[in-house]
Amino acid sequence: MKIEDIRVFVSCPGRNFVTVKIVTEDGVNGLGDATVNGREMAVVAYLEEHVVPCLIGRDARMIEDTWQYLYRGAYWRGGPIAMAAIAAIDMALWDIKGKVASLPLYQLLGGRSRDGVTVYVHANGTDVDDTLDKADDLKNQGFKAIRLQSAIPGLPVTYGVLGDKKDYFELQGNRPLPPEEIWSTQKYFSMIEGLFEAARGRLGNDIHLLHDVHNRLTPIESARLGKLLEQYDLLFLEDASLAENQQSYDLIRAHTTIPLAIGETFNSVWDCKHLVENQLIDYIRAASTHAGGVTAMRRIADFAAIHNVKTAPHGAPDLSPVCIAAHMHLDTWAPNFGIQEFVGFGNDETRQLFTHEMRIEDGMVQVSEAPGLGVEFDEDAAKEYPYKRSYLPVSRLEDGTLWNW
Ligand code: KDG
Ligand code: MG
Repeated sequence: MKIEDIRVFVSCPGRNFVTVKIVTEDGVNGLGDATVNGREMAVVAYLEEHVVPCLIGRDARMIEDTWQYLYRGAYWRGGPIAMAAIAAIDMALWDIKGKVASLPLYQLLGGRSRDGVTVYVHANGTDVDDTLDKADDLKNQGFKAIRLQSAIPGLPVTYGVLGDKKDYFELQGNRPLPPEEIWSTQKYFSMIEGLFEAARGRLGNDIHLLHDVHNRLTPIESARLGKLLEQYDLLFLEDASLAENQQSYDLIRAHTTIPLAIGETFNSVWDCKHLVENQLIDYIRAASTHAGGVTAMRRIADFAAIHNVKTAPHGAPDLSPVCIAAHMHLDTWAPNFGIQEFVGFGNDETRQLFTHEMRIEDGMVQVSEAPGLGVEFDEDAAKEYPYKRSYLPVSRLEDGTLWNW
């Protein structure tokens, strides 16, 4: 079963998505997601110039060997661009394997471990009351876990807060240059405990609460935050500090019992190594698109399982429905699955381009029973939504110092 053709599409149904389609000589096709928000065209060049020519004529059934060929076979390994390219090829090959076997991906991985995929959704408000109004609404819709973010008083904008925008698609919109945002740790600390105190008062204890710090704090500040929020029983604190220096988490862990989660920008199992094997985190949040595909996610999940770490894959709107489907299959299978981040299946335009049968019921996503990933991509409709350069913001401290995005 030889690979006959590999096509790379960049479409912007509100946000840019890089989609790979592999076609075999028998006419079976598979889809992969290679989107790196704000660096999309670098992945396209990596794929078209350096990956696709090497794969034409290879056996589409050799998923592991192809992964090793692209990762181990390259002298310069890793990084988000190369790993997104490998990820998309890998996802598409798993999709093909599922279609050939007439089995949904989760069945190939080992079968179902649970009734459905419990998700956490986002409540982002312009102030504490607005955040809790949104959270209340989500709770009434049946969601069992909610991530709370609130605008920080005194700062002009706070990442992730929608304000007057209807969704994350409109929020990122068309930004041909990166906007700049201001961060103040002091102002953040003046808001954050009150948000969770009010949340427990209003939402009660029968709901999981989470929070994303988005790497804005130093390790000792994260330790302080963990101690402050322990009493509000969070399911986890996400991206408290960057883990480029993974030993930072030794310090955070030494001071707080708050469950910790990180990994949405990790590119390989090596990025998880110290954190997982020393049990410095409780949830690993790697994404199929950025960590190297289904093959890599399966390896990370198994490595995490033997160290009592659960999986909680990234689910941001800059992952295409192809990646989201891969996650739902991995989550349905992984014995150590914890929770899945979920921001819906995209805006109307995205749902027109990527069709699938995933559905949400009682706070859980039910994966599609269609063979493979269970997603179809409308190539013709994609032509109506050409690529538009668009960036995430950059972040600065109040004195102008560049800070972590
Ligand atoms: O592209 C960056 C987004 O994916 C990120 O800001 C979203 O932190 C995020 C999350 O948890 O979804
Ligand atoms: Mg995050």
